[in-house]
Amino acid sequence: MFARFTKAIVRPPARNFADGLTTVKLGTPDVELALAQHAAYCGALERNGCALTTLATDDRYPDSTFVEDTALILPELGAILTRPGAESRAGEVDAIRSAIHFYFANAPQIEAPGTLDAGDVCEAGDHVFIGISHRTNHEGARQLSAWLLTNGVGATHVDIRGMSEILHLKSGVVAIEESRLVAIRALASHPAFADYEVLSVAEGEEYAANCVRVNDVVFVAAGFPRTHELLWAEGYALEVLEMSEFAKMDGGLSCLSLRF
Ligand code: CIR
Repeated sequence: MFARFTKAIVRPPARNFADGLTTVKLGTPDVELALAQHAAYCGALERNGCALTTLATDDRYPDSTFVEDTALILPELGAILTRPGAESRAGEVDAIRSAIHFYFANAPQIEAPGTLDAGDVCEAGDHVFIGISHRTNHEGARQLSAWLLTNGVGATHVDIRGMSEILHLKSGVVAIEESRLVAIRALASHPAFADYEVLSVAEGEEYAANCVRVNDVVFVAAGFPRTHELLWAEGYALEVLEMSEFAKMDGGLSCLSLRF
């Protein structure tokens, strides 16, 4: 049975959200619209059973709304604080630390020279895939794998450094069931996922691969009708959310919360 969530940690975009990192050329985000989209996202989490912990915004960190990268929570095992790979994001972990330690008192942290963005971590059933990316290095992945192994969970490393279309592993592949993934075509046939059923998003809809299963529904970005149909056809109820302003900053649906 897919994990059920009762809580989520979120952080609204800072006023200077547009000063964050991005690799895409989709224009400058409108902060007011980003705040409205974030509020709608939070509403969808609450509607689907998650009580929210909302962290204060912090202008020192324009990317800090993407809380997913700063910690990994595996609800049944515990949590680990990361060490984000982008220098400008390193300080974001300080704000998340107290929230994580409130729920998971023993949460360890990835240590230098390891770097890890939890956007590179895709939990799928009883296994975890860790992307080796331009943010997550081998040492960070090794430390996370060791922690997982002490908890009886195996991990596979997937090198995505050659895939310029995705920033993080989970930008391109997520689990919506224990053994069912949604993925971009470039990852759908990757041997690492051979034991899983993979729903491939259509060409041109790559951004929509980063959907999020929240209890009885799947959150999916607005504007990707073929992906909506793909999920409807499989019987999923959808929460279709506007994400245009976050997409401009390389962020997807999963990045905006830590769910547990
Ligand atoms: C960054 O480049 O770090 C942010 N602008 C976007 C982070 C997105 N996070 C994610 O995919 N997990």
